[in-house]
Amino acid sequence: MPLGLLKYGLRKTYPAERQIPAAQPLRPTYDVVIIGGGGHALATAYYLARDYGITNVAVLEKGYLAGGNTARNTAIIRSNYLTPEGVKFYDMSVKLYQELSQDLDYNILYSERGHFTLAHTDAALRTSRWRAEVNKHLGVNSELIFTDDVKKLCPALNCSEDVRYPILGALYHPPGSIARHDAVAWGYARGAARRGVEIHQLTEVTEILKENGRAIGVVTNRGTIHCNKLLQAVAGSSSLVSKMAGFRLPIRTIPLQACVSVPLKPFLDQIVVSGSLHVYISQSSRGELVMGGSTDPYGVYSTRSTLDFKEGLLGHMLELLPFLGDVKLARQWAGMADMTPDFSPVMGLTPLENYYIDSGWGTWGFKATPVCGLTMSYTLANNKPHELIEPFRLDRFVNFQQVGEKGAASVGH
Ligand code: PYC
Repeated sequence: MPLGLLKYGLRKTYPAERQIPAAQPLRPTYDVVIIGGGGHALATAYYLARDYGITNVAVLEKGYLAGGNTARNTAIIRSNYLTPEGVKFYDMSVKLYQELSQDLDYNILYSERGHFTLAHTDAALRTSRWRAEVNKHLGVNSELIFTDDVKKLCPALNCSEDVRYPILGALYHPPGSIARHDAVAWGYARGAARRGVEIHQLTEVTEILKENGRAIGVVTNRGTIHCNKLLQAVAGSSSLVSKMAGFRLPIRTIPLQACVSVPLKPFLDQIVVSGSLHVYISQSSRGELVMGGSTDPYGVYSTRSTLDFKEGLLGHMLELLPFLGDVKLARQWAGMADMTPDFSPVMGLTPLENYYIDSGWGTWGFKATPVCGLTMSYTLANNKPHELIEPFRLDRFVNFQQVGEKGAASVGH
């Protein structure tokens, strides 16, 4: 029996170390207030403290820590994007993820699997080749492979020609990985809290205070706080919060559903995505199949699950893995996806002075968690965008400088 368990069993008091200190009253002022308590917010707080010594920081979460989209994704990590801007940005995230367990001294269960984006049409093969070439040019390991290699590398897949959408090839991205999403958030939370950052759950921002075009604080359900700098990192509610700050975002918010099966004996080492069939699938370290599809076809703020989604997704899944017919689903959920017109995020400075934004995370936010923390902390500390997020500034929609990432953002939207 592990020593820790024995210690718990024999002690009268609860000896486990708290991950973050117990809730305190809010203080009247902070250097930085971060609205949102998900992965991006916590990562930003961590790097602000670690890299810039900025620790007089309050993270305000209206619900519980990392209970929004951080808890509602399928935990895929990859950098096989289409645009040079996207590839460089996500490549930095993969590199940070690879070292994150050591960096945070917290096991995030990072597991490199290899990521296969299946191509079922000539057009998909062409896009895969394009992505592979952009990736290789920027030092990212991706390759266009054909059916025989897909069969060898991913033997569980039905590669027969006798199906509706035969597999013609795939964009193969060996660094593609998965990780434990709540461990990522808790690791960052603990690292930030140990350096002095305050994390306040059940603390909802109801108003953003402004003076002469500058953000100066927030009103919350627990009182008013003043601060020098404010960051909003509230995936799924970005437009609602930016409206309080007084500006609009080019964002449409739609649900993205996902589900897991009961645990199965390990048979799928890889992460498989099919744009034509609208599915992605991986097998977690617990043996569950983690599965998702495209976003719901309407804008609505709701995280309910639907039968329609399940039927569509599983029907398509059986075309790739027909032997799964008798497998039961264990859970289903939805997250809220803030979709931008070009499928790239909106990050950096805003029209309101001292007010910064990390938004537009659509269906690709989890994989960006470390790089968002790194680049947003730089941006706040220096009051200028980090070079990696310069292309994602809000005014690109005014200047027609969009970063068109639709072909690589995820499955079809
Ligand atoms: O971008 O890899 C992705 C993804 C998977 C599920 C949703 N987005």
